[in-house]
Amino acid sequence: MRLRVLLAAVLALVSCGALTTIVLAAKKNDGRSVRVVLRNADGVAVGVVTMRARSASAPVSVRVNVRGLTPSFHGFHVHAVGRCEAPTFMSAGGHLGAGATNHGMHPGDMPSLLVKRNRTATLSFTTDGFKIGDLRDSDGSAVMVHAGADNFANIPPRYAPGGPDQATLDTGDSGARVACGRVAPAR
Ligand SMILES: [Cu+2]
Ligand SMILES: [Zn+2]
Repeated sequence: MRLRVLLAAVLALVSCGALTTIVLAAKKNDGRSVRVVLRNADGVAVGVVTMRARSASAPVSVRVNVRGLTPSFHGFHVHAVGRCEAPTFMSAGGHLGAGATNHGMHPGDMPSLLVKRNRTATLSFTTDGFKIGDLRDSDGSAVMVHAGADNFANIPPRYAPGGPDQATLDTGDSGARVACGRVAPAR
């Protein structure tokens, strides 16, 4: 309510470009959207991910545009820590929310990217695995693209009678981390 009054006051005062800029900047940090630039191990931008929600508790709509990746499926997840240290990006930790469940049901697990022969991919989906606020927690988070396809820990028993091993259950075996995009903590 106080925010609404404040907003009304600010809007009432908006009569010059500078104030408009301040209001737009505030809107960007409203807790309902994030924009993430994916960079490869050389630091080259290879894509953009936007995530939006209608409210702080609503499911998140994700839109991805990438280019310059190898044609094939690529594992695509939110990782727990907002640190993208090239070239391995291991600094970003494991999958967001991993621990309570196996890979495939981690909150940060997302549909795979399908990169076409022209080395671009687009992907659009919604998830209720996480909220925008989860991405912007105290250590942030990172959106990660892997080198290979994700098996979502879906290994038929004829291959693994005792079930898949821990690495598969934790990661889905999509291999090296090839592009990373940092989500900063909320301020
Ligand atoms: Cu990953
Ligand atoms: Zn996972």
